Amino acid sequence: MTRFIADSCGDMLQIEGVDFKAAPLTISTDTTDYVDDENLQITQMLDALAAYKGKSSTSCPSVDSWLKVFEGADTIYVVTITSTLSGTYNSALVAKEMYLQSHPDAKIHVFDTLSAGPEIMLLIEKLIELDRDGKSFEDVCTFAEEYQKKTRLFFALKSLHNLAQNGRVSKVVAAAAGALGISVLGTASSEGTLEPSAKCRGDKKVIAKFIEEITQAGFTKGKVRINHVENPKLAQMLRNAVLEKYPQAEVLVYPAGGLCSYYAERGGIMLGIEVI
Ligand code: X90
Repeated sequence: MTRFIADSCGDMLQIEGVDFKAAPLTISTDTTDYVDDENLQITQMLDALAAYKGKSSTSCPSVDSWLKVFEGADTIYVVTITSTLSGTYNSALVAKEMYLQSHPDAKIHVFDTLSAGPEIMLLIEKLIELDRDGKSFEDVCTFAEEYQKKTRLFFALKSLHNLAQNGRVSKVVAAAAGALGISVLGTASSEGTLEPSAKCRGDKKVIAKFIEEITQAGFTKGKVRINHVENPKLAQMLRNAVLEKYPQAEVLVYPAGGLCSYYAERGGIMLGIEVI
């Protein structure tokens, strides 16, 4: 049986008609663990964190939680958040070796997306599509690796507090987003790190900058995936702007899951594109 698996940074808990499972990351304060699964109330978590004075942090899925989502499958595609910013990819690799010991005939490939959120989503969708086309495990892996080279991630964040608190961006970069109404835009670098590109004041400028960046990246048509942290208005504005300039784009908008909501923070928005 073939299964598609992602960690919860992919923003996806289930996919209709597909054997898909997510392995949760966890967001923690000194008093509470927020497991990023179907039971997580994201608005409640964001409210509680906003009121919380202490430090918060995150942790990757344990090897056990990976093994749990592997169980019962023999052809497994696993997609993870960038290994440069998280131990998730590594814990998935450890789980893979353990699973293969008890299931020696299983086939497992773990993809390091070098990215987050909507770019993870694009790879999951591509894997499902390649498998539906009837490709072998080896071919699915080869084509998916090629596809990874053609996808990009851009984002606009209103606060980088949680990223800085956890050492994922420098305090200097984070300070830029401190001022009211300022968004920090950026991209996932080819090494899978967060690379700031611009500071913008106001949503209109943010949208214009996004369009400029995807144009520079060579986008003309194809899939666009947008997640947002309680900011449907900005997500729709971005969707409309993309479609106006690129009518052949296929744009989907959805709310961010728990892990992306924690790091992209309220108002944040992330955009994945394929350059085909
Ligand atoms: O293992 C862990 O504890 C998880 C750490 C995750 C750290 C980064 C999450 C980023 C989520 C923020 C904006 C996009 C950055 C993309 C850079 C590749 C989303």
